[in-house]
Amino acid sequence: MSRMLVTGGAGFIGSNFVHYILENTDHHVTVLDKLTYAGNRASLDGLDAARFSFVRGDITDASAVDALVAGTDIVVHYAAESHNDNSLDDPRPFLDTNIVGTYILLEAVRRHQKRFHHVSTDEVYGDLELDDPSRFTEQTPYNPSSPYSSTKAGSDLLVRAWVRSFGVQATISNCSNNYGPRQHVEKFIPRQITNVLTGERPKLYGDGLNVRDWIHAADHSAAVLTILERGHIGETYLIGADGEKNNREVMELILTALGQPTDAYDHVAERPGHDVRYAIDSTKLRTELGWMPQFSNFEVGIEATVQWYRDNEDWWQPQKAATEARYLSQAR
Ligand code: NAD
Ligand code: TDX
Repeated sequence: MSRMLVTGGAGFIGSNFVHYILENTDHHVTVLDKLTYAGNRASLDGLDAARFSFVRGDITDASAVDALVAGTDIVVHYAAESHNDNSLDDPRPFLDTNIVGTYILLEAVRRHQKRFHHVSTDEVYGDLELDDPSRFTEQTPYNPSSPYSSTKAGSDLLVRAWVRSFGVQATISNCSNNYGPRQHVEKFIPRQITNVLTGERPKLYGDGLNVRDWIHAADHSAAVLTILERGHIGETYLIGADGEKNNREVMELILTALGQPTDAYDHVAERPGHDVRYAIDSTKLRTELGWMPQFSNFEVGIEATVQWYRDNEDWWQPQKAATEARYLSQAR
């Protein structure tokens, strides 16, 4: 049994990880989360109070972070500003949380000599052409495109430097696009589902041929736990489930799951700097640490996700109008 401090545990992937840990291990979890627009305390409702606690706080607050890190065994770092479109409008919070916040955490785990796992994204590698046969590996050079992905790349490099220079006991994972329950309605899949449920037309950027490599959030959680249990200090592991699909295909699956015609959506303005394709080669994680994804049927996963949004309107409805108002100002 270990004590885990999970930053960003009220967000999409962090909350899925917390549920996964409480259901599948005997670890104790403390969540540190600022509850920005993207955090939702309700995502952690109903958890066993004997093994779970919640602290509202900011990872850039060095004294709050120091006290929490001192009282834990492991820090799992999910907290971030995570949305590319927002980073194009206002990059500053991305620098503060993703770079300065990671620095504050690294200094605390260095002082208290605690195990650290840094959760990152495949977007640090930039993008691939549609007809490129290669996929990202741990050796792919960093080449981020957006303010969001450049701050994630910066945070990864800080972790590597703190391992090398100060002996911090850290690992890094770079995962592809996640889907599943409790994802904010600003993101592609929940936005389209909740558009249909609220009578709005779904919105596809540009020609919709951009490819994302989808993985269920539960598979991501299992991969992070595997790295915590068996990963080697200083190593980076790519996490992916061979789930490449272009946005049009995903849109059509969502519309089908909702009983709509597959062309019942609008094309809207292209995202500036829009990455063309992400694709992950997760051979290292599979062969060295023995992880395998369990959610292999994307269509079934989308149907379950649609059902979750149908069943949990109270969770997402309060965020919907503000999210669409922000998109309207971006013509997207
Ligand atoms: P999210 O936006 O849903 O959640 C982020 C959480 O962090 C929120 O609860 C928010 O309140 C919290 N937070 C933000 N700033 C904070 C601060 N200064 N202090 C404390 N808490 C703060 O994001 P997500 O999609 O769940 O992503 C989680 C992590 O996984 C991020 O690091 C992201 O880069 C990474 N990631 C995401 C994906 C994806 O597909 N969404 C893929 C790969 C990696
Ligand atoms: O309304 C939309 N229409 C649309 O066509 C939205 C919101 C998005 N898109 C497109 C843009 C992307 O090609 O769908 C794709 C997915 O978009 P997002 O959900 O915004 O994800 P993406 O930009 O790919 O980044 C995600 O995966 C990597 C997460 O948001 C990041 O946090 C993660 O690092």
